[in-house]
Amino acid sequence: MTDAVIRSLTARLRRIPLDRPWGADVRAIGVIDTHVVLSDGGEGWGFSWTPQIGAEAVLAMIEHEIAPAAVGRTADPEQTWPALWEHLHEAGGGGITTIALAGLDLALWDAAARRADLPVSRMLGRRRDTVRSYGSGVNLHYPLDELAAQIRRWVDAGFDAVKVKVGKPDVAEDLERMRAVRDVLGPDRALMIDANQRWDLDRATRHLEVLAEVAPAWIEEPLRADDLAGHIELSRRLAASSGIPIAVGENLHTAFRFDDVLRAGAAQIVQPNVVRVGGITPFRRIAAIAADHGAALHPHLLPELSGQLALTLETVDPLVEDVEDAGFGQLGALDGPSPVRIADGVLRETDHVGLGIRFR
Ligand code: SMN
Ligand code: MG
Repeated sequence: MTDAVIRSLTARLRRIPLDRPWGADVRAIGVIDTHVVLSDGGEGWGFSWTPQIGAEAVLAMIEHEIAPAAVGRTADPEQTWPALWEHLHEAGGGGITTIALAGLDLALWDAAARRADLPVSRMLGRRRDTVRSYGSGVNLHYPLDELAAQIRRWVDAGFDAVKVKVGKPDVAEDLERMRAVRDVLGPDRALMIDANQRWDLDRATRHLEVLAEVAPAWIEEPLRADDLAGHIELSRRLAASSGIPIAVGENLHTAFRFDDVLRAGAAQIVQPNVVRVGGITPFRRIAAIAADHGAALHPHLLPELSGQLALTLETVDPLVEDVEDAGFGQLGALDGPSPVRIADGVLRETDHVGLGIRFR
């Protein structure tokens, strides 16, 4: 791919305020933007990202462990990624290590696509010109009227699928909220629900029996992401009752875990987060695993990045998540136009080279 080697990797931490807080304690997200310089003069820009936990740890991992180990290695991300993942493994196979590695991997792919004078999607083999996008909200704390107003905004914006939070202590309250959501959506738009790991197996079973009334298109993270056995049993129970599929992945960090989940029948839909798994290199490996299992893949968040990769996916009809007012472009965090545009529930790329994601 290239004979160039990595000369330097630098990183910077910034906090980007959310116009629409994700909770009383989540008013800003952390972005660690990265820059690589190569021996042939090439450059690339990437980033790492933490909505709540660990931004300083990610920055330290990049500066103290990844940068020194990366310098002198090939600029080919597919060779450098596995070597660095092995190097960092004592600190964990996934989590802070992979989140930090994404900063290097994305910058290397950006540099490679810039060298080729192409958008990354073209370099990776674009399979479609558009992908569907769904409206999503971090809205468990919204009062009912604000929740209904949010759904109305998505319907007016042309989305035909939306995702909302569930997980109130009393399922009667979740049901009241989901009925209100379904009323605004009508019967034909898809409603996905996300419990963000709030339940245990028995609670999930009982609550989903009740929430089946609103015909959820999937239940996301019903249980702790680590609980493989619980997901297997819940999948079995749901298959025998409402048939609601389980979606997981935003808190899985390696190709091994995605393979475990799909092999065991613990979930039917996977949602890798490109940054949390370590960048484009491992994301593509996970996409290949999902395709082998015939599973649906809907990338988690980060529409400016996930949207570009979704155009290249082999899996059927990927959906890109558009959390309301939380895209980097919408937050005013980008230095230049966004590399993607979402309109009428459909995402397409705008004209750019590389990843086209540079922070102010
Ligand atoms: C989510 C996770 C992290 C940040 C924002 C939103 C959520 C989702 O679980 O799937 O949208
Ligand atoms: Mg989620």
